Amino acid sequence: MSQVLIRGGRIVTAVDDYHGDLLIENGRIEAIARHLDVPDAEIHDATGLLVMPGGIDVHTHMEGEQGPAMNCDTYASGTVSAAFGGTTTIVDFAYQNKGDGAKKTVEERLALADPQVCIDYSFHLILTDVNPDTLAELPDLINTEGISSFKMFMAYPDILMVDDASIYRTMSRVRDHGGMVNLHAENGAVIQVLIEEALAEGRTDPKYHGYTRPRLMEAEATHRAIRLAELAEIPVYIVHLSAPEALEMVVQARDRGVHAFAETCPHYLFLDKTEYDRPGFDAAKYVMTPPLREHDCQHHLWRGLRFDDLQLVATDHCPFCFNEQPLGLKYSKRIGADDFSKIPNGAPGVELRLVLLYDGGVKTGKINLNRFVQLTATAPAKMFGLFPQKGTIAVGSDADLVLFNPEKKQVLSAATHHSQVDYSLFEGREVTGKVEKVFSRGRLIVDGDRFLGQAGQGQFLKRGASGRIL
Ligand code: DUC
Ligand code: ZN
Ligand code: ZN
Repeated sequence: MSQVLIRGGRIVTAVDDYHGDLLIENGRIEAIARHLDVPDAEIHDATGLLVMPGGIDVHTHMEGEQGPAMNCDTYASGTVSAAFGGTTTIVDFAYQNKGDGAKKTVEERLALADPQVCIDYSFHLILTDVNPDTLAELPDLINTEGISSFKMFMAYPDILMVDDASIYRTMSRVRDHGGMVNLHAENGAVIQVLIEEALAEGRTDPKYHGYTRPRLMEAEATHRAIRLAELAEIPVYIVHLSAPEALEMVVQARDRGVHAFAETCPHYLFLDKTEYDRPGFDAAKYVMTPPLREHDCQHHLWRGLRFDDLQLVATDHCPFCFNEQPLGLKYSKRIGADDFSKIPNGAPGVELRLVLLYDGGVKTGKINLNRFVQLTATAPAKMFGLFPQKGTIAVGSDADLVLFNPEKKQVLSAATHHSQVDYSLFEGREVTGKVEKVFSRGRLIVDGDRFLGQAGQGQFLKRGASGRIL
C-alpha cells in the first residue's frame, strides 16, 4: 500500500483554512488531522506552504487542427505545462469533423490523448454538424462515456458556426440526461461583415482583429444563447466571457432564475486592447477570441468573479507559435502575416492560471484564498460533473494537490515555461507565488523545477451531469 504524508501545511479549500497533516493512501486522501504519525509513509514537509486542491482547467486546446493551423502543444507537452502550473485535471475538446459521428469523434480523441497525458482529463465534445444521427448519439455519450458538455460556436460562419436551430435541438436532446451546452457567444454573421469591410479598406494588420469583434456582438450572442437555453429549460455555459455587456446578460438571466453560467480567462483580467498597438506583427501574439477589451472591462470581470456572476476562471490555452521556426508555418501565427483574419485565434496560458490569479487576485485583495480555490478547482469540478472526486481536499477525494509557496517571487517568461509555444502573454511580469510540488492521485509529478510524472499516467474521467451547480 503506497502511503504519502504531507505535514504541517496550511490546508485551504473553497470553505476551509487550517493547519494540518494529510495522509494519502493509494491515490486518495485517507485522513486529515492536526498531527498524523505514519512511520513508513513518504513524507513531505509543507511548513510555510499552502496545500490546495489541484487546479482544474475546463478550457484547453491541446494538439490538433484549428482551421488551417495546428496547436503547437501536444497532449504530452501541454499537460506537463499544466502540471507545472498546478493544474491536475483538464477538460479539453474533442472536435467533430463534419460528417463524423459523436462517439467516433470522442474515441479518436481518446486514442490520441491517452498515451500522452500526465494528468487526468476529459473532453467537451465540439459539435459542428448537428444532424439527426449525431443528436441521437448524445444521450448515450453522456450516460456511458461521461461526456456531459457540448460546445458549439455562434461565430466563424462556414467553418465552425452552427445555427440557432442546431443549438436549440442540441439543448432539447441533452436536457433530460444531465447534459449542458457551452457556447462561444459572438454574432459570427455580423462579425464577418465587419471583417470583409476592414479587408476591403486595406486594413490587414493584427489590430483589426480587435476592431472587428465588438463587445456588443458578444453581448448579443450571449443573450441569444441564454434565451435559447431558457426556452429549452437547460443550464447554459458561456465560454471565455470578456465584455461587461455580455456579463450583464448573464447577470440578468441569473436574476430571472435561469441557470446561466460563465467563465472568464486570465488574459481578460490582466491585459487590455492596448496590446494591439504593438508595432509590426507583434500584436498577433494577442490575437485570441474574443479579443482583449478596454482596460475598464477588467473591473467588471473582477466584480463578477467576486459575487459569483462569473463562476470560474479557465485559460482557453490555445497556443500557436509566434515564429515560423522550429515547428513550421502551420503551427505559427505567421499564417496570417498579410491578413489579420487568417491569424490563428488563440493564446497560451495553461501554466499561469494559478499564479496569475494568486498574484493579481488574492495578493491585491480582489478575492480571498477560499474564493481562489473555488474559482480554480471547486467550481470547475462541480460545473462539469467531477465533484467530489476532484476539486476539494476531503477524505475519499483523489489526492490531486498543489503545494504553493505564497511568498516566493518569480518572473514569468517563455524561457522558463514548459509549453512548446515560443512566447508568453506575460513575458517579464514579476509575480508573487510559486507552485512548489504537485501531486496527481498521490504521486509527486512536479518537485520544484523537476518533472517526475510520466506520459500516459493521466486517467480519462467519466463525468457526471454538467451544470447542476447550485
Ligand atoms: N475559441 C476558443 O474557445 N478557443 C480558441 C479560439 C476560439 O475562437
Ligand atoms: Zn471560442
Ligand atoms: Zn477555446
